[in-house]
Amino acid sequence: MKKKLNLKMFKALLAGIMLVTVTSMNLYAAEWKYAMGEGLGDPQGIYATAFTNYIEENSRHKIKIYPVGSLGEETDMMEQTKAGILQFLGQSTGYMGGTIPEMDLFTLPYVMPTDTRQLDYFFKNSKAINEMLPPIFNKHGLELLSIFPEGEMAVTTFVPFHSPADLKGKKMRVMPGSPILVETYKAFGASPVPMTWGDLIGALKTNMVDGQENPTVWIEAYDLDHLTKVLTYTGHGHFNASASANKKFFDGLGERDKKLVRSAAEHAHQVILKEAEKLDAYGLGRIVRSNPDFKIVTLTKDERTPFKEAATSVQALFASKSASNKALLDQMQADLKEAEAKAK
Ligand code: 6CS
Repeated sequence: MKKKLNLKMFKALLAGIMLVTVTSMNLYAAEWKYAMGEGLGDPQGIYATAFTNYIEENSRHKIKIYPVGSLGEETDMMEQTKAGILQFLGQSTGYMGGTIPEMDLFTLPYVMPTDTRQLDYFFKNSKAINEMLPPIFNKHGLELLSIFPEGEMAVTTFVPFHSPADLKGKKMRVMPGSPILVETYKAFGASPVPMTWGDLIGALKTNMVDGQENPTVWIEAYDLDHLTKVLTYTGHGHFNASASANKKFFDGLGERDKKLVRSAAEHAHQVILKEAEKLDAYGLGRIVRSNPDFKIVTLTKDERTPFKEAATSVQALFASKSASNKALLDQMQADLKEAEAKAK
């Protein structure tokens, strides 16, 4: 009799422990840190906010977002994420090529289209992004979540240019983490100056540089159209951003939280891709309305030809750096061909 009582009590105790464990797992609430290279109202902020809202609406976890400048420069954030100080990182691809060489794929001149429907299809379906990059990020201690576009690269200068000869000797600021951006502007005839965003405004005001490139929505949001005189569309590139997590942190999550993070990234990716379709038009519209004297130039097909010819040596240089770079570029070009054929 006594033995039966003990067994009954043991089973009740075990059931109680299991119930508490299961409940506590669902009630487990963490606070995660998410740093990014832009402000809350910018494309990376739109992604981070959508990601955070999804996490907080579907769990008890909280995310604190750190916009650029709150934890230092964009250049510092990758190391802080790899060290596990941050759980999530929003980073412009132009800052990543120095650490993850393959990421210069997204700064290559005259590879990505400017058509927003093709870009939308590409970023949703690309094998280069969805299958080839994740293991490369893992090697660098990161878990890739998303890559998305922020708009066509537009070049702002103090004087108009229509050819590489016009750019000869011009000091052109480029983002500081991309060897390919340096090679691109050398090939375009200019003298590239790698520089963080934090130093660019002062450099433009003191004529330390003769121009810079950024997407139109950023140019408008941060008044670069009031710090330069001409905006030129060359069609040579696109500004892209990534979102990733610290790999050790991500691997340490339970299956439920791993699925939660992946679903939040998918949701945020859809939100920003929808937004990205209108960012260029939005930025240009505001510039034209608020700064009517600012000159807007679109290079003609013939004017683009020497820039495109110069770009082929930069593409070849990227592919020659490693078998991984070449495989990625080949796959990206196949992905872009599919996007051109299938984008509606
Ligand atoms: O030019 C830059 O460095 C900045 N441009 C954009 C569009 N996002 C953040 C980046 O730091």
